[in-house]
Amino acid sequence: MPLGGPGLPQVRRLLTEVPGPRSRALAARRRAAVSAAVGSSMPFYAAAAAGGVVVDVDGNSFIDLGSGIAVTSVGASAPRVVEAVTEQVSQFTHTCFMVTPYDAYVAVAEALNEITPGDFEKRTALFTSGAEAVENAVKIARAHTGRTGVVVFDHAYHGRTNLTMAMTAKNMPYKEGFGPFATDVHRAPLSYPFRDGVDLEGNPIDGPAAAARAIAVIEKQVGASNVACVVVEPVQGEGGFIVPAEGFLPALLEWTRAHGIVFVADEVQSGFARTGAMFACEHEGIVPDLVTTAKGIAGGLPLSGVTGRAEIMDAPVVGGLGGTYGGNPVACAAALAALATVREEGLLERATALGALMTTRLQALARRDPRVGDVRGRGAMMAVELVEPGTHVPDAALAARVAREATQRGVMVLTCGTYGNVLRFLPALAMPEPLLAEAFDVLDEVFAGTGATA
Ligand code: PLZ
Repeated sequence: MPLGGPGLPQVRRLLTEVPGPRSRALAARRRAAVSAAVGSSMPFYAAAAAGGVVVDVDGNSFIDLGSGIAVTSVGASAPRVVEAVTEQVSQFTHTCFMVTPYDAYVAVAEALNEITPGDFEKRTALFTSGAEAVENAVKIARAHTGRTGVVVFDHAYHGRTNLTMAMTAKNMPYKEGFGPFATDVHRAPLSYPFRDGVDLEGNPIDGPAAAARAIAVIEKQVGASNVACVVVEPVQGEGGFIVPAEGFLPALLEWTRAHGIVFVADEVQSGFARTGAMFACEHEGIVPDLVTTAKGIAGGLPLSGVTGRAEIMDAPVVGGLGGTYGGNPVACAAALAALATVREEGLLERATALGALMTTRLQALARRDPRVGDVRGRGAMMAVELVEPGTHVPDAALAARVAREATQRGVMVLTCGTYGNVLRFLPALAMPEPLLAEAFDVLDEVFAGTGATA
């Protein structure tokens, strides 16, 4: 009998120490077989996952606050996804859309055209990974504008391929030793409310001021007429769940419009209901020219997309976009089922409700514990930035320690941030509220037991 599926109890349960004996045996085999350059956050090996829990090979059941890095938003092995995938696998697994097209690809394109912001004519192209979607957005913007410059931001994460490594801000571990990188990629300062402070006149650097600062850098160092696209995460993911100050994104968008620059929202991590809106740009009423999607859109199957204005999407030469697996039929079937799950289970509202619960819990923690410097996020994409009390000095060791100790107690928490000092919370949107509350009880215990306030 398989362990997983809808019957898998949504509980936290520890039967062995973590990692248990079976995970330790697998770790030994892994060391001899898997490149040491591939890391894993968790020390245990998965046997099953459903809803908001992961069960390991020793039978321990963990509350999952990471969702495989914002992927299983509809829940791990969501029933509609499992059913649609099973059905599609029995029909055909692959034909290659570039060889023999099929309807699920067209249906996913129609769905993405409908759910992304903007009520103009749109087109979509499908790929496999988030990095591929970002690369293709750049290709499309270049073909459309006839320009080559790409503008990205401090703390950005866009992937690990050669072009997207150039676009990603953080060197270690993503870029170390992997250069040379693609050229004509330029970095501008982001709006980072917790760290922005004041300008030389003592005025707070709010959203519009941060946008003006970024635009000045681009105009001085690149020149607007050389820029094909500006690529920005509406809520930064790996960079630390940074929510730009209100007004930053609208001012940036307005500037791109004035200069014929393609505005690309990288919604790979923030998109698909995660923040309580289908896309995070909706919180500020932003309508990007192109949106990149991946992760949550297919309930755990590898699928990504670029969606946007028809005249931009149709600019590359015929045959210029594609790939063997892009828009794989099994992944497309999963995406249609994931979207049905979001709609039929009211997951946008669930994301908002889980976000409210997490915000309350994290703000209470911040009031008790001065090492919590900032609580931020949108919807079910929340984070805390940990610092030395009373300062902005990042405390990455504390973040690592809290994540490790939470794991020992049956709660999976991921870290992120340029300084490695951010704990991020991305539960499945279907997670039962009592289970989420239990995870935060555990976190409270861990914080109370680690250092300064203990
Ligand atoms: N754009 C905004 O968050 C992937 C990567 C983790 P891929 N983030 C998790 C890691 O260490 O590799 C991401 C993202 C944003 C693009 C990507 C890239 O998506 O599917 O990992 O290629």
